[in-house]
Amino acid sequence: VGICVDFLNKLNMESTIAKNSEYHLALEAQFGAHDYHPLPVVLAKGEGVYLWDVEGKQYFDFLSAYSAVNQGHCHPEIIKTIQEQASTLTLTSRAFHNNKLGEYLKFTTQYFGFESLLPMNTGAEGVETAIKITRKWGHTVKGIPEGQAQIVVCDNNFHGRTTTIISFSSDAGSKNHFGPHTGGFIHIPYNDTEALEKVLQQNPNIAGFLVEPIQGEAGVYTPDEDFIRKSRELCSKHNVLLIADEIQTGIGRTGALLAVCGNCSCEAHCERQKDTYIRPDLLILGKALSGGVYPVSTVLADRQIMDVIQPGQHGSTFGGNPMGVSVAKTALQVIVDEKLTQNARHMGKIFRSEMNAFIKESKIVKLVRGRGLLNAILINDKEESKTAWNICLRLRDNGLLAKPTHGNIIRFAPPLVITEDQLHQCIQIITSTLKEFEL
Ligand code: IF1
Repeated sequence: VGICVDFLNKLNMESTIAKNSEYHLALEAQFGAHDYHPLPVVLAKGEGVYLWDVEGKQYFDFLSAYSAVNQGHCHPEIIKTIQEQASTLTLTSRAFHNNKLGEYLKFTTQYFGFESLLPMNTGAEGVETAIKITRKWGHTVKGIPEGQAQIVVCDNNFHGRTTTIISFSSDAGSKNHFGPHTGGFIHIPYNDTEALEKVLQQNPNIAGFLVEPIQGEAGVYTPDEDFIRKSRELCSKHNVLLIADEIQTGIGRTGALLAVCGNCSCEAHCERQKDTYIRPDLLILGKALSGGVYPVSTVLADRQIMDVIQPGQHGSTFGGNPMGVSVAKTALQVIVDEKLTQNARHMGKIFRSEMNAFIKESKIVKLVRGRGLLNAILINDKEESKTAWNICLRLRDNGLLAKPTHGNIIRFAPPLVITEDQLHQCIQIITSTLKEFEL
């Protein structure tokens, strides 16, 4: 009884403790796995491009949860959808049908121009699903000897954190000590179609080429204009599946519906025929597919590829659940209704133009690169220096949240709903903060 009374007193005391940032940071430090090193800020509310911490300080969000919140925090239409569905039917499992999946399948396949779709939850699950489909297609359709299918991947890739995916990571921290690693992956340098052609010519057992159209985590590496087009041609020539991981670059982020659309300015719906734009054989989406409200990922493909998966051969408890697919359908509709792809294109041009003007006079920033509202700046300091981190701490103090990717690269990716006035306020915060670090 004494222990319970003591516990209840502590609990009661807790209710009187000021639950400020330090309180939350201490709980995470004491009870949480230390698998992240977050920027020291504790957020409590989000709306549009804005976040507020537990002390009520307002920030511009310039990370968008790694491009999962393209539609802005707590978008009212998406929230309305999840509230309605959450009080109606949340999960049936795929043991039974539900009244939301079919409409999502029809809407989303037509939205992106594919014949079929397999619904999953996290991005990594989407990538794993694409790997399984590609391998099975390689063995049962292309005729690769059983168990010998290979998939080409790029150096400095990021496709998620599961054990197969980190097996082909180039990042030691993501890969080391998590072995034995999954085999069947061949590395080439990113943006190197000559290297791709060479491995395709030398190896008949290649089933697929998995690629980010822009490498996000590596530091927003935008490849040559014709990298994806040439990759498409080489994959078609060698009967290899082109697998586009657009989990971070997709859904308007780069100023086009998909990064593989390049500089197309078509509306969010893909208006062009299948045989014109650079169309991957498998398209993997996640993150902003649900507007950051619920984990939803998806693999799109045409029938002759998707149908290598037969009943009982793949799936997940939550994949295709009524809540996730309802949210995703609304999140995609918001991209079209609010012309967020076009806004990302316009605002991205302003951002890079203003940053380039600043860089002309700056010694602390070497360059800005990106497409649409997926951009990054390269800080003029050693990669192992803390400068980029310290700049992000000062940006936080000045009301803007961003985080370095690797070492001396800071990614800037606000929600696509940002207005021109808000963008100019953010550019002012960024440039005035950078001036504090001028060499
Ligand atoms: C973390 C990085 C970004 C992704 C691409 C698949 C996934 C991701 C292109 C997996 C996820 C997230 C994961 C998150 C931080 C973030 C990230 F820094 F890790 F690399 F965005 F660049 N393909 N990226 O970007 O999707 O399973 O996470 O839903 O793990 O720290 P997920």
